[in-house]
Amino acid sequence: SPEIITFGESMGLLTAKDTRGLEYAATLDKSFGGAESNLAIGVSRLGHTSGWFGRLGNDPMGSMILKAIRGEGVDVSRVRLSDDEPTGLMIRENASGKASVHYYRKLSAASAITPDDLDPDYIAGAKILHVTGITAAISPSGLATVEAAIHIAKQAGVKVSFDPNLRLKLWSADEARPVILRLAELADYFLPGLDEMKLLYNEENDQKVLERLSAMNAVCIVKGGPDLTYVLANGTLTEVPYFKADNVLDTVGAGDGFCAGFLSGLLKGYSPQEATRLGNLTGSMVIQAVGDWEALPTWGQVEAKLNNVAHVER
Ligand code: KDG
Repeated sequence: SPEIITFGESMGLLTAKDTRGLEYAATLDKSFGGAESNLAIGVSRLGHTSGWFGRLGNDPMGSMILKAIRGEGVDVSRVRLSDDEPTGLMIRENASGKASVHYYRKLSAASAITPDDLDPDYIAGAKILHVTGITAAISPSGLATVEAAIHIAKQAGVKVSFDPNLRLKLWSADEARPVILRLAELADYFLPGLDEMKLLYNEENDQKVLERLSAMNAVCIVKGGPDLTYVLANGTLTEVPYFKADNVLDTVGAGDGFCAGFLSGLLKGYSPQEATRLGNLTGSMVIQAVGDWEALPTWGQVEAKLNNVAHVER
């Protein structure tokens, strides 16, 4: 099995760049996204083995997504193609500078995932299982699949990493709260954003949020502090500063980029604090280009950045 296994929904991504918004845009850019496949691509680029699965429609978008993820060196051997449901879509627009996403994923192939899609031996052979709250939100069977996968991992001694990835267009904070807090208690590594926890705890005060998180069993890595990431591990709170991003073009995917660096750091034997530093770097690189995963760095690019190797144009 790959070292890191994850699963969830990957969708065709259509983007209206026109500042008049989707309604008046004449052309759309085409790519794809999905928090879990972004993570798997990031881990693979950093030189570790990763596997991603989920259901895709047996359609052109599904084919494009499958080939691209496979092309990134991610194991896609457990992906299922569905003749009955289509690949989901998300359409992004930036009307008058205001970014919005419109999801077309309600009856998508991915949302029909069930615990039967899990290969227990495949999961049991991994080092880390990474799941997100998006899969828990897309359908009741998606949530059941997340729970079943965590159960398999825990039985086999595989570490569980959980990113809530709260998407309020999929469920409300009230709906998400009990589910996410329950799953977080099962995780070894809980990787929320500070803003997400404020909503889920209904608590505005940063310190109180951190205090509540420190009562959890999991090592908690809280993204999105004031230019830093908080690490709550073994009863201590550490603040790990961000790397400076000179040219922020698109912040979508920063969290997945962080998780890719963090989990790869753990595989390298780093402490949670050292792994967070790597996550901060990989997250900062993703946001300096357009796209959810395209700018995820290779290990060579990470080393060049850490060693200040100058870019040679030609
Ligand atoms: O984390 C980035 C994701 O938001 C994106 O790639 C798509 O999974 C996605 C979602 O549900 O928005």
